Amino acid sequence: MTKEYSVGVLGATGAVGQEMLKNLSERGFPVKSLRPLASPRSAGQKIEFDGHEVKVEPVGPNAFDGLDICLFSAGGDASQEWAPVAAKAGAVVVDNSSCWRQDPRVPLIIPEVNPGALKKHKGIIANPNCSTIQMLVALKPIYDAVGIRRIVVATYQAVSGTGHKGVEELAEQTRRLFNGQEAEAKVYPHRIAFNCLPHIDVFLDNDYTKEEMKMVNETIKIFDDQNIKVSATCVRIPVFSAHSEAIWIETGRPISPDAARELLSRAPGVLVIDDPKKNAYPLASLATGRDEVFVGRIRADISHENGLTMWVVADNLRKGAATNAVEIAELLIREPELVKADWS
Ligand code: 25A
Ligand code: L14
Repeated sequence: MTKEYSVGVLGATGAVGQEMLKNLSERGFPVKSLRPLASPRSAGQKIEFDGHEVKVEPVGPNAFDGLDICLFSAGGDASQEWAPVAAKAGAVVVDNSSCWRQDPRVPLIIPEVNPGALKKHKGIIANPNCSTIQMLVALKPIYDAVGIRRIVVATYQAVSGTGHKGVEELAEQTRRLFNGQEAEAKVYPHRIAFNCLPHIDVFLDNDYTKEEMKMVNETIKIFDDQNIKVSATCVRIPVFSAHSEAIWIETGRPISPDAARELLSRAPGVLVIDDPKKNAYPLASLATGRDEVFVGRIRADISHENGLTMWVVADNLRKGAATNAVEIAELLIREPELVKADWS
């Protein structure tokens, strides 16, 4: 009989938490018992797991007792406070917030890219940023084959990255504008309906946003490459789900678009859709609800001899968040001695 695990989800009522529950169930993760956790505000609410109703429990000092694994997606403040509590209680934390990603004690894992880094974990494992995950899943085969010196990327990010409140803001503003009413901006600094905002997360001293610098610093950590150069512009667009990215890379040695397409068509977690004559290329509408990273528009960059450019799309709540977290948990249980936390 396969071993089963007691699994917690902190932030279970949130946009990502809901996808985590769906993923655990769809993928047949061996769950002995499931404990949904959230802020006291959501405690008592009933959520569905595997056809059963389960009551949401409030997070607190004893909320993690008896858990083997706990997936977190309740924002950075909750992760800062509760991840060490959970890990000290013996639960391995897979954390979806940005707060632990650059901690040297914490591995930052994409299963298709750097599964080996998981072995050194001490009880907290970080799930990368959604935009970084889809970019590196698509670039890993090329990185391994010919090296990558520099990445330039522009993102087109869905409002579901801001959780339910982002989705409601876009829907509400769209409804109001169609009815000739004013659309007030509450969640974002400007109206998101029929607009594009070059602003995700806070601005930093170097005039990049924190989201853009996550793509830089997480790429360095995940590829374990201090020399790789990354420059990103992250843009919020009025799409409900799935992030799209235009990516330009400068490779170490030249690679033809055909060779890149061939590598990517065999790469784990990647689906190539690249037949421009038939209008076939990745779309947010197509990627929604799917777990693959979709890649297309692969072509030689006419501005550089070692340049390649492509268009990469993935569901930000699934491969960008929940699916990647559940895949990390699957890697853990493949080596049961890794399902232990010794955080101090
Ligand atoms: O935003 P989500 O994905 O919908 O997930 C929110 C979930 O986390 C729970 C929250 O409980 C919900 O289940 N949660 C949040 N804070 C918690 C805490 N301190 C907590 N659980 C325990 N302890 P909820 O259902 O009660 O909350 C509903 C909404 O209210 C907001 N909220 C809750 N507590 C709050 C609070 N806001 C301010 N202060 C508090 N103390 C909560 O928004 C939720 O929308 P939030 O800002 O706290 O969390 C959103 C975070 O999720 C990140 N996120 C979204 N998508 C992704 C993602 N992270 C990584 N990858 C993604 N793809 C957002 O970046 C944001 O940080
Ligand atoms: O660091 O689209 O995981 O707002 C999650 C939400 C990144 C931004 C993270 C979004 C954030 C993302």
